[in-house]
Amino acid sequence: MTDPNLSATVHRIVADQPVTDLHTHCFAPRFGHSTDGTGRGLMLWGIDELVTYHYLIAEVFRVVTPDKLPYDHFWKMSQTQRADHIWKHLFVDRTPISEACRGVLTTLSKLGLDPNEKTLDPYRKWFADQDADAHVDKVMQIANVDSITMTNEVFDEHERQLWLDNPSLGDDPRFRPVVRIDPMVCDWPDASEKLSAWGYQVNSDLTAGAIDEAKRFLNDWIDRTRPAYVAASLPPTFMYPASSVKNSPASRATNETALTQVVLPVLEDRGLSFAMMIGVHRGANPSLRSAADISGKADTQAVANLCAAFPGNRFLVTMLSLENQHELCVAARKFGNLMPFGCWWFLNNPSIIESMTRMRLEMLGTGFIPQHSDARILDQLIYKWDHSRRAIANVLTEKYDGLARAGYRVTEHTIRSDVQRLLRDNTRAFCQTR
Ligand code: HDL
Ligand code: ZN
Repeated sequence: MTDPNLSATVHRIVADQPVTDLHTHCFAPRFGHSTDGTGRGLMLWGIDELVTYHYLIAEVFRVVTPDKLPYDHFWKMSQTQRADHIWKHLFVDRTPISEACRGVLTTLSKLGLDPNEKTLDPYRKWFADQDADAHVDKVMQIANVDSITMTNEVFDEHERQLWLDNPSLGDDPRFRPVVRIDPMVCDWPDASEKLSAWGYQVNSDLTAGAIDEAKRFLNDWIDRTRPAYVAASLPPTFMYPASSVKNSPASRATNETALTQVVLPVLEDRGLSFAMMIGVHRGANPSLRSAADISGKADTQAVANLCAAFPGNRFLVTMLSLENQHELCVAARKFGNLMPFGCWWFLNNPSIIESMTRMRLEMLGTGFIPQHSDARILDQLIYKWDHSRRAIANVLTEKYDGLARAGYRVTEHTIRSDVQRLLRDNTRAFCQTR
């Protein structure tokens, strides 16, 4: 006989479990914030940032199409004007039913605001009264997030200078740095020019001496930031070994050298996981700027080949194409150094979170990380985790019901320990502690 209150019990336990958020684009206030008057603050928060999230920019251009509002006219608007445009067309004139729209409403409601306002002014007034640092604590408490993992783009000149100027930048205990190195493994020739300018004796074809210097660069940033892990996003065409691709261009070979002879040896030596986020095709529609990217089916064989060739490394992997998810689960069954994580970006929708979580539980038990928020604006932690927790709890309920029907005694302790593993412990096991 199954428990008629099972669903309520599971949802309560999932809601009560603090989550360690494995991947976000949030920043601690000490990186500067969007209302500090500098215009360069990296910590984004508040209603205008929420409503001009790049997911919503893409959506508003489907409603007011570029023939009616040319891209350059939109980009000439102030952020306030862009937010008002988006609010009117996606939230007032139409039902805000998409995940990115509904997320804003969930966030406003959980902050104690009425999500039915016809203009943004009441929200602007409320946020204007909030203190950025205190708001971090409030959002973390509402979202029940115990640690926010950042994305620190060490090839971004502005962020790089912040780190060079402030050695304690990464010390906010609520946040964990991550060294993000896309150029190193996606465009080594370009990365090598930057490293040379920064005083590392490297070259575009990454010969022996340059390999040691490239390692020095990565070690310098690991020492400076003390990251939870090191990460890179990769295109759908990512292959390993590159030589498996007929007449692969030279840059693919040096990208592979950077990955296999610089990054992976350094990370194994430093005991750090490598997070590979695979399947993003950057800049499909450049006029959309940060909303320009699309997804593409990648090759999970590359993941399996890397896990087999580098058993001393640990790989956190998320893939952007829905078509890659089952193969990634199969690969994870074969390699204990492979930890699938999250329902990334275009997969971060309740319908897909449920189907991916169901498949992962069926193939991996509780040995995976079901979600990361990918929050870009601090306040998004509230909706991204509320919506994900509900989806995950729905599937767990179904699975516990199945266990009960098989005669297994499902107790609160059973559920609590599983949920802690899924939302916290699996992440922490693959992240380096401070
Ligand atoms: O590369 C990434 O980490 C992606 O998550 C991109 O930042 C993307 O723009 C995003 O924010 N997705 O949610
Ligand atoms: Zn991201």
